[in-house]
Amino acid sequence: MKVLTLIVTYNEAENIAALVPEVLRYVPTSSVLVVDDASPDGTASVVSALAQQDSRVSVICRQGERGYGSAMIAGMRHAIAAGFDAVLTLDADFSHNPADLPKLLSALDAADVTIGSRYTGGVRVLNWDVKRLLLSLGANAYVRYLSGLQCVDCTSGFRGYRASALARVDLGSIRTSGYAFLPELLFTLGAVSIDEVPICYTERRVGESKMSKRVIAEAILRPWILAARRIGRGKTVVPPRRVAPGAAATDQ
Ligand SMILES: Nc1nc2c(ncn2[C@@H]2O[C@H](COP(=O)(O)OP(=O)(O)O)[C@@H](O)[C@H]2O)c(=O)[nH]1
Ligand SMILES: [Mg+2]
Repeated sequence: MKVLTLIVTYNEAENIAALVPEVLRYVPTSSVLVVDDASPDGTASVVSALAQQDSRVSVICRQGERGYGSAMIAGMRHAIAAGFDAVLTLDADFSHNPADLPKLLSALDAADVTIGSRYTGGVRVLNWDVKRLLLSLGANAYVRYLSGLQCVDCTSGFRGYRASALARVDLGSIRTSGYAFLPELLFTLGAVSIDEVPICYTERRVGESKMSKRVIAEAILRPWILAARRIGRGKTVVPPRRVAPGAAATDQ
């Protein structure tokens, strides 16, 4: 299986310098693509220097465009066009442990999409205060209710995708820019099989979160569009959910 690990970045120079070698350590057969939005801290130059030493590494530096969602779409389109079979995604800030990537990849043998899930079989989040945790759990419950998605952790960006599943849909129809992109992509993928793999999430130690009022407003409003699309579909299409072996099934 030809695998691309996709990392989107904004101002992650220090993190990305450490993360790319870690990704390649855990998934040496993978290529790594970083999609950066011309970060003022020079993230793209850091990746370019890594790319000169290792042909598995590449960077797309977008000018005049910002957004988690559109950067993800750019990377996914690249993966499809370049003939990759699988795409793994993780945040640059070490919230997602690259040591878990092989689990997400091997679960793709039996699923179209795999999700590194913070909330399957318990709650595994480090260094979040209760308010932040409740916000995340609330956001998940909210989006599940409106969209009909059946995954426990719909807003996790730690994922694996079969490229064939991504290629079947119009990625350009997804206009969300913040993390609301993540449930919207699952909704758009339709009846794909999904495995949730339990992972532990750790809040970033270096750099700053890009969570903004705009991103939060989008995350509140956007699921209503999914609710409307759900009615429009006539018959609700929700991805069948399977829990990875070893994980206790909990519905929240
Ligand atoms: N290319 C790009 N990446 C972004 C943008 N906003 C966030 N990211 C990246 O998306 C990932 C998750 O963002 P982060 O700020 O950690 O979000 P949080 O974990 O929800 O606080 C990180 O790798 C960020 O650098 C953006 O506008 N463009
Ligand atoms: Mg983060």
